[in-house]
Amino acid sequence: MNLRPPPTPRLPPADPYIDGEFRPSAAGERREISCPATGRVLLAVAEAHAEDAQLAVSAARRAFDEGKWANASPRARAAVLESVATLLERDAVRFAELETLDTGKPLAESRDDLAQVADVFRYYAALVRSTGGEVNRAEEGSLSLTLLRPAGVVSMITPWNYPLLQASWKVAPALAAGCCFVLKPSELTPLTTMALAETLAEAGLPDGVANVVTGAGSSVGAALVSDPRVDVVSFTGGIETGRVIARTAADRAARVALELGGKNPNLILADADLEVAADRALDAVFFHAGQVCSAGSRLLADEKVHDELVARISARAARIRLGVGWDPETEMGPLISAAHREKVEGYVRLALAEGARLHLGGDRPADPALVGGAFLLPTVIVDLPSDGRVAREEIFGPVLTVERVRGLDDALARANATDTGLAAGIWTRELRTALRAAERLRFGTVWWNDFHPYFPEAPWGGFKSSGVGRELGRSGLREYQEEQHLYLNADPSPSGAFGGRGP
Ligand code: TXE
Repeated sequence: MNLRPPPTPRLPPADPYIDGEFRPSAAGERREISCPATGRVLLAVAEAHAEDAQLAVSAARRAFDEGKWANASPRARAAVLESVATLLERDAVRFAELETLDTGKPLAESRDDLAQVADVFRYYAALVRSTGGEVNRAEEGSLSLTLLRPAGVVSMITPWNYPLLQASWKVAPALAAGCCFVLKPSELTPLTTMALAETLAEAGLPDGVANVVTGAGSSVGAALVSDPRVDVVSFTGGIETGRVIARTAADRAARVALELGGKNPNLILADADLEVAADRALDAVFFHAGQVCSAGSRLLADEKVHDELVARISARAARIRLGVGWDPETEMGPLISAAHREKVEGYVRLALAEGARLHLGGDRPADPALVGGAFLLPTVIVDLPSDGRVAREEIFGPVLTVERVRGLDDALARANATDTGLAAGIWTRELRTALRAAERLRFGTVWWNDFHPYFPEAPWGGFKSSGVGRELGRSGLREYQEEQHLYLNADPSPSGAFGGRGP
């Protein structure tokens, strides 16, 4: 196969966006950002450090304390969010092409991401206009109000699998709430986040409200988490990093919101519609080459339908077309980096060492046109023991592991036997069975006869080690708000409680 030439969208600025301008980082270092499908360098982006992060926090703190944005009416803030959505839609092709070049995902997926990002801005624009606090009548002649104030300055740290989408789940509600922020994209995929900074500026945000600083987690990221001027830390990424961040934030009792991925079981019971269940099992695990926090990478198949399911899934998986994301024929792109591919391959070896059998894939593609990218063939592993590491740990690649289960109780027990609890799917024709299962599944999202759908209106987040707090929905806005109780006494009178009795 010959590779098609890549698209050439206008590249974003390569310098941090601080206090309303793109300005060089203090040390002037650069990091080359390359396309995971070809290895080609896309842009040399500023490799900022802690001092740049601190400068950005200073700008956000000043902007917040000045109150121009924090005290703007919800209607005024909503108008800016609406403009952001409109500008994103105007530039949809550019954003999608940048995301595909940077992450390797097929253009159709990047276009979907962009549409959802615009929708998230519109959703929070509408929500903040209609979400007030509470009013209680306390004493006679008084009112007790519960108001929702912006939580302050937010540090946002995002991963590489959905760079723009993950940023929007934080930026849109934080801005709607009236917060100011510093956002650090993954050092692997900063392009669309830098382009978003341009869009936010064009939409008319006051200087200092939105700041973006590129650089490593260990320098810029760590500085953003430990800075005492930051009120909220919102992080999406790996569990180990999330734990480090939560510990650091706990030292100064800062609020944290953590989305940490998981090990998501897909339970297919004996009475399921096997044709649809097998088809959706492919979506569940191979979407974005499995680099999805809610990937359904762990198939728990009832023994009565196990063999038929494995046969159906493998036949289709063997035909998945790998390629560069800008080729319309491509169904699956590469992994994010060569290092990540090695990690995924390590899990394939570990599964076999634990006693599982390789049913499909496991190798890199032979096509010489793909050697420049971090590609891995769609892989199906069967007979995975439920008590090993692979059944519990996130692989984050195009690898489906299959365990054989005996009926609902067995499936539920195995599904819950992990430390994480982000999302689970259950396939059965019986709603009764699905409802009973959902009561027992310890997961933040449960899909019945489906896998993956989510909406801005519904909360997204995990039980157990999968995270703290929720993104999207009303809860996603509350992550960036503080409740303030305001007591108004219209009829003050002396209490006479102290020293008022004698002459
Ligand atoms: O994530 P990291 P990595 C999972 C997936 C993957 C694993 C590791 O299983 O294999 O995590 O991926 C920043 N202080 N997910 O190593 O390191 C970093 O710069 C502050 C699931 O790429 O967690 C980046 O911006 N920040 C996940 C962000 O954290 C720090 C999506 C995420 O990187 C930091 C991605 C520090 N000390 C991976 N160290 C999901 N939930 O969807 C790193 N960072």
